[in-house]
Amino acid sequence: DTLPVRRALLSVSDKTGIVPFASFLSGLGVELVSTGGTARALREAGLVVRDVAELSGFPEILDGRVKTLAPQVHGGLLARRDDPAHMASLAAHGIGPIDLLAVNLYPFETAVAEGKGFDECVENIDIGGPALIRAAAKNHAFVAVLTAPDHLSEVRAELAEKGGTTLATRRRLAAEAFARTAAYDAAIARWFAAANGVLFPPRAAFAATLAQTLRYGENPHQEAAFYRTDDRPGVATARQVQGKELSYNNIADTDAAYECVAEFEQPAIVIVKHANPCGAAIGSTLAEAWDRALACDPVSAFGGIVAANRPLDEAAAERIASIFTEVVIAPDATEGAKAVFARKRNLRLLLAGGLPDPAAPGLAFRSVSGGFLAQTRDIGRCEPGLLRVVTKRAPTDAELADLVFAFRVVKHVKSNAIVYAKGGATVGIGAGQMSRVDSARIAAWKSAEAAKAQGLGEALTRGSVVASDAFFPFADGLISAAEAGATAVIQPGGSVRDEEVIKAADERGLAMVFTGMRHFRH
Ligand code: 93A
Repeated sequence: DTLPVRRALLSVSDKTGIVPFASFLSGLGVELVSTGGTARALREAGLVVRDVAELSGFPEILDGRVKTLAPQVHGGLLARRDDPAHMASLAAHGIGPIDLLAVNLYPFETAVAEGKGFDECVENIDIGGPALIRAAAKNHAFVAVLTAPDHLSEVRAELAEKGGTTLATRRRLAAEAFARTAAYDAAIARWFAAANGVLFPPRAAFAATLAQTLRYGENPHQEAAFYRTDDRPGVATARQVQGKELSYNNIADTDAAYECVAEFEQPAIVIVKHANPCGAAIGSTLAEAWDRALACDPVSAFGGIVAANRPLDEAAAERIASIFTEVVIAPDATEGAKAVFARKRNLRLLLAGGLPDPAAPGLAFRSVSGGFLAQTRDIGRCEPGLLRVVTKRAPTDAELADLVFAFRVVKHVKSNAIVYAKGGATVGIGAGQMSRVDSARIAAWKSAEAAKAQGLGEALTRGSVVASDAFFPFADGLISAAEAGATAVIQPGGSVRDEEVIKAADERGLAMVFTGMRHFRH
């Protein structure tokens, strides 16, 4: 799969590095073909170049708007070398194959960034360049496509070492090529819409398609839309069976709930309010899990979003429908469960067909002024085998199960996050505080309030375990958890004061494990 280069087409706006690259190719005996400005630059450097016009038998016209848009060029790029009919076709029309394409596009983005006028920006929309790039990328089995300056040195090194381009390299270059033309077109689309006052909603944003325009955004004075990026099961693929139209906040919260509930193997329920779980539990049935999830914080659960990790049955539906709930999402529901929900006309029931895969790689975005941040999804998952016991006392089996459960939940709670859990149910959740100790105290306080409201004698946190999404920087957070009645702790570890925190745990007879992995979520 290493293919020699016999003929190369070079057509670049930014001529950086093109002369040394072309002279290297020339030294290997590669025939060089080029467009107007590029050919001139190469000739000035003393290289022998053929004009595309000579190849196509047609001059560049319309001030260069039509240079390479010719069958002689695209035939040479698109022909499959292993298809005799393709090769016969080239021969019949006197077309020679092109094995390497180096193109960088008219500097449209620069023109916009420099505040050039409308007409000048339009003139900088490259038509022939993207067509060349996409043709070569499509035919990557035989053609190498170079779209960035560092590709020149990379391919040069490979040619020097192997005498040709490898399939692996051609594929990687093709991936970059498609990404380049996609980004280029996205930039044009964004600018053109803005320049013509068409701001919202764009039909396509990045590589996403418009799924739904929303009535409004996080607040009524904001516009909003929902975009789909792929077909993975989740809130984006869910079918709405009944209820009012989903709002922006509904979708965000439903996603938070569904992603969290998908972490568990046993029947599980997660209730979310304002992007944070206010109750999560596993149980032998969904109905049992719902009762236990609700007990964590029944006040907050009112008007919440409920997610289940298996098809809803009638018993679970009865329990869920017993309080006011905004949205319910599950992979599926029995006819009986649907009938129960049908009595609650406003309740939005979403059936997603499957669960989000917590281990699936993907990207997560967040907007900042003038741009956005991208990162890979947090697919780190707490497994018993990955834990390191750091205290004198090791957790009991029951504690260990709760520690793993609590750490899987804490990953879905906004930082600073503290989660108390007992018997596979959360019993206290502290979210989104600026100090970790405050999250620990809030979780314990909320738990005490929930116990009081349910007429229970003691705080739910008595005999619980506690999870922290990041290390305890001081012993105070752990001490507060111990005072709330926690008997075991799970946290990433890695603080300079770990020794102090471990000592505080040992002094109170707590068992503590380190995960070595943090789960910040902001
Ligand atoms: O005006 S175009 O859209 N029409 C074309 O047929 C065409 N072919 C190549 N732009 C076209 N190009 C672009 O010209 C390339 O993408 C490159 O950016 C530029 C190189 O032109 P020159 O070699 O004349 O400097």
